[in-house]
Amino acid sequence: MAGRKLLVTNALPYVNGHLHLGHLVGYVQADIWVRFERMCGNEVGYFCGDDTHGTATMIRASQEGREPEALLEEMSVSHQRDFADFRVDFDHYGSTHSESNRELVYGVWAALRQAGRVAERDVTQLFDSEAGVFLADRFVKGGCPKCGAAEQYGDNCEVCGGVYEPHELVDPRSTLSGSTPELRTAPHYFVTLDEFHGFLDEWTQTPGRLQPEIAKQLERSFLSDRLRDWDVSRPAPYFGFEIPDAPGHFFYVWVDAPIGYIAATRDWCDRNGKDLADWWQNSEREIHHFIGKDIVYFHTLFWPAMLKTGGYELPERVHANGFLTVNGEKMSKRKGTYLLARTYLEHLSPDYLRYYYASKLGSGVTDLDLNLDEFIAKVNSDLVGKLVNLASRTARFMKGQNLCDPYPDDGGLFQRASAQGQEIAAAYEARDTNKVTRIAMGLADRANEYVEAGAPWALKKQKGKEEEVREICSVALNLFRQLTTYLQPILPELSVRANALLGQEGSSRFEDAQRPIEGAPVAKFEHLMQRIDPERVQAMLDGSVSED
Ligand code: B3M
Ligand code: ZN
Repeated sequence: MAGRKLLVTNALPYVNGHLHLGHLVGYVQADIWVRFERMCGNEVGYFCGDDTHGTATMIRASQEGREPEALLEEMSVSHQRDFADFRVDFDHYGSTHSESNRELVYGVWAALRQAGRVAERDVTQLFDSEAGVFLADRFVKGGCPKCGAAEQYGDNCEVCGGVYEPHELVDPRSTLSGSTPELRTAPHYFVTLDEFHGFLDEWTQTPGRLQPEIAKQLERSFLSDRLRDWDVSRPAPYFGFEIPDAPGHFFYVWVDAPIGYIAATRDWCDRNGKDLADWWQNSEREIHHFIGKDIVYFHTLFWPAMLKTGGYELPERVHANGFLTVNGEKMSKRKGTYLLARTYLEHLSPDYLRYYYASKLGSGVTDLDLNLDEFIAKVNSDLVGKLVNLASRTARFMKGQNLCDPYPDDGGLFQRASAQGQEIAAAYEARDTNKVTRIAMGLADRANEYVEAGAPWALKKQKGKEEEVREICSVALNLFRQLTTYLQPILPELSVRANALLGQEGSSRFEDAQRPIEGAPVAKFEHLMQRIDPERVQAMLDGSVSED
């Protein structure tokens, strides 16, 4: 359906690390969806930015002997470069550490206060008096109070799975200074979430809002009970926004992080003469969040409560993706499978990974395995062997000629493939790109059978068959271009190049797959895509961070 107004966001990556291939799953997925919606004539704003605040940023900057701002600047450049090179094309890439975000956060806070949704209570936490900071759970280690295992983090035990409070650890140690932390009490501010219980029951359980497995999981876990108050403040020192009416206290990073979605939109609006209200306070616009499955409850409990209180529109949909494994296991620095986005790009084309991820992703929340042998086989067989092959073995027979006009009889091939446009569109809409690629490869098989049967390379050698060769090649090239149009959200560059080959400028609209191109001059064939040489994959692995 054309004419929809959409606002799409991806989770904001933390500033304290470079992007790796696990991050890319959700970004590639959302970018594909955005490109598809645009191809259909829908208006889309696509926003992201860096998530900057918290203890981790503060500590890392101080360890590196620089101001947090310098770290932020460097990482923002790095993240944006990685996204651009993977063709993840945001309209604006912001930062939660911006004046626009500060103002928006203050606005939401004032609304929460005014609505009577804020409570104050003392909280006792471990404090590192050498480093002078309160210790978040992952900055404390000690013996598990349940099973006794050594070297466990402050919130749960990796050995027995036990969950506990950091001060329950046996012989706790600060991972910052190595000293024994002491207990300190400080006032904290809380959002009284249970007052939103009824609203959240309804909002999360509205069909289509969340993936069914997520809605069910929320219903069975958090929503089955009283909702616990949410601790939204941290005492100084903390890198973040100071709470305006509580000096010495800062907003917890998860308060200002999602508000960063609005801030990024606002910065873009300011630069482009647009009205923020049209984006976040317009009931005709659909807001879509793409996130990882580990941050579902921030986006489905706290976030809607903040938006509702702050006077913003609520998301139409929150879409969670699963985690990435490499060769069936968690990415591991020790095993050399901790693959940074940049390392990948130094060795391989982003199109390969976009296609592979697309071929693996459906609308569910399941994890995705990057099996490197399968990756090589799939790219080489689908993209090079089936898709690009259609053009590479026919375009050269068309040098200096025009495509047939009218489009020749192809036994109904083009027509049948255009009839599948709706099914492909529905699959994209549902983020079922696995289905998209399956349909596309089925069509590519039919097209290749047609070329095989016609064997233009053999006909070419016979006298008087020139017109027949031109017909077969006109069909093959049109079928090729129809497929690159269908796959354009996944492989945007290839689509532009396929268009150029057939004398068309720029990228396709989705409906361009409905009509063959007639009469246009065929350009000189340039290599469109190379096979993956397994040595490139090995080189990427060799070049990856490894630790013993
Ligand atoms: N930075 C964590 C993550 O990337 C967090 C997301 C914030 S989204 C508002 O998973
Ligand atoms: Zn344990």
